[in-house]
Amino acid sequence: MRLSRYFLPVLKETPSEAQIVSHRLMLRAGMIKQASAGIYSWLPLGYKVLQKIERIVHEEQARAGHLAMLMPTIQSADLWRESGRYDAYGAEMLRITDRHDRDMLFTPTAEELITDIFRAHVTSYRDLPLTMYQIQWKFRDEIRPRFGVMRGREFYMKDGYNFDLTKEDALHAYNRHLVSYLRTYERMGLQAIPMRADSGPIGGDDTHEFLVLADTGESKVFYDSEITDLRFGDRDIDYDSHEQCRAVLDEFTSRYARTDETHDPELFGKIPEERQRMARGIEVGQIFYFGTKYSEAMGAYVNDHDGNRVPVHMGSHGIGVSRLVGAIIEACHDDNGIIWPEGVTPFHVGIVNLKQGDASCDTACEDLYEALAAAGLEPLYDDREERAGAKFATMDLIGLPWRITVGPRGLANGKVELTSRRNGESEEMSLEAAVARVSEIYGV
Ligand code: 5CA
Repeated sequence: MRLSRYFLPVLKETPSEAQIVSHRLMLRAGMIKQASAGIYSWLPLGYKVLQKIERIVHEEQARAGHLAMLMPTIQSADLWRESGRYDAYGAEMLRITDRHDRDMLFTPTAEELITDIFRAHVTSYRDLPLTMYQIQWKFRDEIRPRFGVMRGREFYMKDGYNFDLTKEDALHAYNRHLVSYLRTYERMGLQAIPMRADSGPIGGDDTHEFLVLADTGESKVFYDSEITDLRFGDRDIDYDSHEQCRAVLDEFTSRYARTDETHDPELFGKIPEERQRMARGIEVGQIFYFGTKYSEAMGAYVNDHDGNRVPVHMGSHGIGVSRLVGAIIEACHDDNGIIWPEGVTPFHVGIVNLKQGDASCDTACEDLYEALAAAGLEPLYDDREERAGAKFATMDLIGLPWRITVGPRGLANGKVELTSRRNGESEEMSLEAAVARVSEIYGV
């Protein structure tokens, strides 16, 4: 992409309505624009990051054997009356009446609709286990939408639902989700810690939230500092293996880590004092096991091995896809702007032409651009007639992890400069070496 042809409405001033750094940077970097309270348009740069996150979620769901699908945002109230949640959900649910006076609603989550699909088609244990998920817009009429996309009214969420014959199988699904979420967040450059939590309106006893530690997080958390040393890394887990998934769950949830609602001061007090931590976190996902709550209320039964009709065991699992954009920025920025982890960066590398209009600089930039694209990378070439300082400031603000700077002095020796956004370190090298290095970094 050439910046001269892109839509990147960066703001020089710090927007006064934004209280936290991710919100400020998303507005300043031209990623989003508020449409109304808690509802945002995603401008090209922001949308690109959202899509990167979405793709990682899809890939990791596929790896765990879960099936992608899509359900409507507008749903009939009748289904929600069956589960009893139409009234229970309260003012957070956006209720709509259609022209025939039918009660409809904008989906805040989709346990009812997926259970309706299941009961219409599945009658036997032979069709289990089954896990389906979607990535779809949700609406919750939050009292205090704030912090930009972090607490929106409209937000983009991955929601998955498992159907299993027995509690044991459903707990395997729970553990499997925990494993796949650990891998998902690490691919985005985040450490998200599973913490025992409260299930709220979704229901059930077993639930973990995944929290990214950040001072601006809305959740208060208590944990044993040793938990932050754990990394999932590149483990090769067989997602069908109960033992392997269980072992990962044990490893990542055996030390104390809880949200405010489930905090147990007595238990916490038993951790050696120097390891006790009280902090804040951003909730980027949650997994639930709620047994037969919805299947019994809505009649989702199957025949078991002996021909008995039994309600299926279920759970649901959510990832805050749009919230993650803000959470990643909270975790990865400095005074000059965003620092995208390689896994989610909107463009892989920026090209800054220090002397636009100079024949040799222009040619070198074009050559670089072509070579990077040919390698399968997406460069963003700042080809504007701007001073160098302004170009650097824009690149720093939008946070591409790598920048190649092309100027007449370096080019005289056949050299360009490759700079890391993370630590500011630069290295001079030939054009070919720069392309090779960036390709290597991204593994293409
Ligand atoms: N049905 C379950 C699992 S799919 C469910 O709805 N879980 S949830 O309520 O925990 O939401 C899942 C994730 O969506 C949360 O962990 C959070 O990251 C994100 N989320 C929830 N509310 C908002 C909001 N108002 N704005 C942005 N993201 C949100």
